[in-house]
Amino acid sequence: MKVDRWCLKINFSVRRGHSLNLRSVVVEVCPLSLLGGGKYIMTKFKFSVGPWNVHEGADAFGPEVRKSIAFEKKVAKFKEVGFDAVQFHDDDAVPDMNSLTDAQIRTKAKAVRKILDKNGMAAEFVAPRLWMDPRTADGGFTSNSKEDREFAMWRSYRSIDIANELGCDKIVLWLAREGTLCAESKSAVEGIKRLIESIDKMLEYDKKIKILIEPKPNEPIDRSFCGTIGHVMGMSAATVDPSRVGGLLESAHAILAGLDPANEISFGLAFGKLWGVHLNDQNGMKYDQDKAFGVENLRQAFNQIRVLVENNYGSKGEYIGLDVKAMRTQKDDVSYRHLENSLKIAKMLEEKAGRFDYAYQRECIEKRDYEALEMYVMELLMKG
Ligand SMILES: [Mn+2]
Repeated sequence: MKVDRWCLKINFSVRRGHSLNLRSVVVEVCPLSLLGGGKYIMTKFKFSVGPWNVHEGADAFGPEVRKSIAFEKKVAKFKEVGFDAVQFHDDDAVPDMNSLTDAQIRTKAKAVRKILDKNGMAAEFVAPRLWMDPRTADGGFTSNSKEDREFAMWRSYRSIDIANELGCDKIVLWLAREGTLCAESKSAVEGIKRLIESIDKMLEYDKKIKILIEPKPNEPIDRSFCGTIGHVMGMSAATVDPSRVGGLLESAHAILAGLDPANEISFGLAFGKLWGVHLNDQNGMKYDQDKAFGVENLRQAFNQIRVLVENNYGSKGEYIGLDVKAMRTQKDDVSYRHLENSLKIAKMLEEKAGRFDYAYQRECIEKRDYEALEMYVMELLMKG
């Protein structure tokens, strides 16, 4: 076996309140290529994942095909696979929250914090799930019904409460149904204003919380009010505190808008407002696929990682979220494979980005020989 790179694995654990015992430190040297799941490949990033990323496999055309896995088991497995933080919908953290009081919701969230602590995991964000309830059939913040809009605000305030209990300061708004199924059913102008007003109320409710809008052009809605990261930056500027309103870019959502995810990421970075990403992949403009990161368009995936590396993403505590779904054909015992693969691909691409020859890039740019630059990138990706 030819080994061109070696990796140092250092394993140790320290119980809370105890000091590090050197006898418990295990140091191993092994070839990088032998490390499974990407767990031990060096990275400067922290990675996050949501409990929905390991799921039962139901889709719009068929029922569940895998057994449910308890939340606590998922968290332990996420840690084992190599993740650092968990992302939450409000009711991932507090199931059946609609039937609980505000105080009960806080108490339940505290118990979730204990599970995270026990497993050495952080919470990255909480996102109000405003697309499942009958009261959000016409959208939440932009519903034509005043009662529905009030319900959306109640869920948003409770999401902030839950975030506080989980020790995170980020709320993500995936505006799933904020738009129209029937184009004439809502005023888009009023819709955008209602979204901004709703965000203002959240900013007023908690003076420390940050709001991250996750744009998507369509699905489940036909015409979204906030389709791209450019929309997000515009909305941010119109709120009462733009410094606390930024974006979370999902690769598949950018592709569904016909845009390049690396450029969408770059747009957010240029404004200093890219505070989260959902890296995944997508085969063209069809239903939202949430494929494993990089499996569809490796060069596009490389460029997403490259711009994150070049712009020091993560230096303010931002995570790389991997929002990927297992294929429906996957069996129970291999239902985390898509996460392991995505993590491994992200780290391997980070390693490639670290080897990117900027001197050669400059030379190609000076000569304006972009064909040469393009071939260099292809060889970088195709050679080991
Ligand atoms: Mn998606």
